[in-house]
Amino acid sequence: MTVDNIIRVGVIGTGGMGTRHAVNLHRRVSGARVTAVYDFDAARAEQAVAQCPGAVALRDPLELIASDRVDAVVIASPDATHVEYTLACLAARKPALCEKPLAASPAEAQRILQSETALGQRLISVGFMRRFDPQHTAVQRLAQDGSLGRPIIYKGVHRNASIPYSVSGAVVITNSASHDFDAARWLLGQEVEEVFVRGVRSHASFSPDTTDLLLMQLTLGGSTMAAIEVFVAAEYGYEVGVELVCERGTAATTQPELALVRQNRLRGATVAYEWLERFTDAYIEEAQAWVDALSHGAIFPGASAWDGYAALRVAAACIQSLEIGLPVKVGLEEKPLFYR
Ligand code: ISE
Repeated sequence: MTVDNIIRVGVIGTGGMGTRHAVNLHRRVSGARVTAVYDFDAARAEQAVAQCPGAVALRDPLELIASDRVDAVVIASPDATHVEYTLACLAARKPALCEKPLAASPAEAQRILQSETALGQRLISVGFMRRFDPQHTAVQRLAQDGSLGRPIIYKGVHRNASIPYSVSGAVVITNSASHDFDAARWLLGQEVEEVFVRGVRSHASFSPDTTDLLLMQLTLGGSTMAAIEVFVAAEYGYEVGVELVCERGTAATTQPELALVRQNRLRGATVAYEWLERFTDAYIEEAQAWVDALSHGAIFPGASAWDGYAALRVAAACIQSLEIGLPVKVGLEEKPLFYR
């Protein structure tokens, strides 16, 4: 399926995220090059082409998926389109790395699982990039090797400086907090069983229906607890971090930018402004791992379609909890053999 062992990638959606994936795959990852892009904004697609010499801009995303210049697809278009393009990739038997969320609802994600299972081939991967972030993988190794004993509490912080749209709690949960659901499941190796979510509007100037700051309590594997703050209008910068409190100690992520700045009677470290900056290395590692898996016919070591579905199930329970003000059970079914 490849030419000269090079995976030829088509990128659907060339906003900030899609363009970053395109540039990483074309220039920073070995074994791949971008051969086609699509964006509903033709000028934006041309800008991505300019950064990926040799690629062409196509006018139809389904044409890109079917194109014989494309071996594998990155889906970084708006969330509502993910299900259609993912199903089209499966129908064309082409692997896809789909940005989170995998779909707009658990029911849509179930259609993807059914189609992939019927095909009998694991073709769909989900872009939960924290799984490739060196700070997170260091904590994950400690959680899994048992040296700190059993993890008891997962304390997470997820802050965005500002959001380009007016947000409901449901959007914050599906679009932003889905990273935290995946991180908790992956770091602890446990499923989320129950959730309890409360939310507020952080600034009086925001529209009254805004819920931009959430406090989420999760119960995993029966006895591990998680407390996660998701705050998408924190103003000062972008930060993501986790501390695992375990039986014999704790493990916490550090911040990657370590330059110590002294200025105006202050000493401290700078903070990233948004995720493309904070997770620069993670996105490259993720893309390289995806290309390596495709080149060797191996299974991608990151998130699968099942993980995308599980995150959406937790998200649905969180949205319900926020609405009714009560804890809600997730009730996730057992992971099918196909995804183990
Ligand atoms: C945002 O919605 C994203 O798409 C990013 O992946 C994430 O890191 C960020 O915190 C979200 O709010």
